Amino acid sequence: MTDTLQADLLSAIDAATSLDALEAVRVGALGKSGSVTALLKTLGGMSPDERQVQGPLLNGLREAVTAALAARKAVLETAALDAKLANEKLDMTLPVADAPRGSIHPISQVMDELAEIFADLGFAVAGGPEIEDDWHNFTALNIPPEHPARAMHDTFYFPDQAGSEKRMLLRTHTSPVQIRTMMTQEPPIRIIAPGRVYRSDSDATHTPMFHQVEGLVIDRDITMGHLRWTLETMVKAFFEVDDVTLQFRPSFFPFTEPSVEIDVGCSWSGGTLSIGGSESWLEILGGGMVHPRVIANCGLDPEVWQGFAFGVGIDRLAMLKYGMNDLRAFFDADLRWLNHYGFRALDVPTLSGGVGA
Ligand code: 2NL
Repeated sequence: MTDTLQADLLSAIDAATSLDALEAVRVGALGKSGSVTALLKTLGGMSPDERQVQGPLLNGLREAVTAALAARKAVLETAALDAKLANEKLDMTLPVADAPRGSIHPISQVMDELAEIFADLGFAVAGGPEIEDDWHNFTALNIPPEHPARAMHDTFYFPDQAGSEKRMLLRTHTSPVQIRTMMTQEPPIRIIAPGRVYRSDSDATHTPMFHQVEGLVIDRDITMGHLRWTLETMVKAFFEVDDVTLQFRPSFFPFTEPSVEIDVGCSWSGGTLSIGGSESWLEILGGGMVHPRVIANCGLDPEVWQGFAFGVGIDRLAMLKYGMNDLRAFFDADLRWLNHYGFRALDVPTLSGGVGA
């Protein structure tokens, strides 16, 4: 009886030509109401003597069927894989099926370009919180409470702790990143701090969130000459022009003394303004020597350490370099605009390849 069943099952297993058919045989034999399972269930009702004889026989049957199923399964799986390999051909020389999606936003591209340019000059990139406290954003920068310069910044304040230096706000510049760096790192310091900044201001040329890069150098014997050379080198590399003149005009910031606004020389050709020459001047940067009080506020001795700092708007730099005329389009997420002005993800800016190539 078990012999016939075993022979039947083994030939059914051998005859199965697909994994599905094999599975059907397995369920018919070893499943909940399978033929082998039914026989195994009869063991419980047998006398001990009978069970002594039938037990090993039925277990042998189950093992033989299980082993045959596994062997046949391996054969069928190998055959299925061979068939798949024979059928599926992949031509690695064909172009990718879909056009690439997603691109690097011009703002990110400009930040990457500047990071590359300043890395070459020995600057590290520093970052910090966009939600700041009053002390790091203002007081440490020589802008005490009630100072009129605070009014210039159109600050977004959080409602709690009004009037206290612990009052929280959206940073109005990336200077607090430099403050935090001076407070935690030993000079010499050479960093740039790129990032989002916030001011309550919105019209055709201002958005309430915009992007800034500030730079800071703290060392012994630093002068305005170092600032001038650094910014000239930066502007030449960024705009990829050798003939660049910077014009320093006296200005005022509470955190630098002296302070300067910096124009880059431009020239007109065919109705468009381009960087280089000296026909007209475009203000793009601000900077100066870090105020000794700012250095002291960060726990450094201003008799030993001096430095320069500067700030520049990234959005404006991007518009100038890549010929975009409407700032608001930067934040519209319009796919047509992004496809036109975006950069390919693998085109990483390098000095050797041309930072904006
Ligand atoms: C601009 C240009 C500037 C700075 C930013 C700075 C940062 C520290 C200390 C001193 Cl920690 N200065 N940053 C300096 C000068 C100009 O930004 O046009 N801002 C309104």
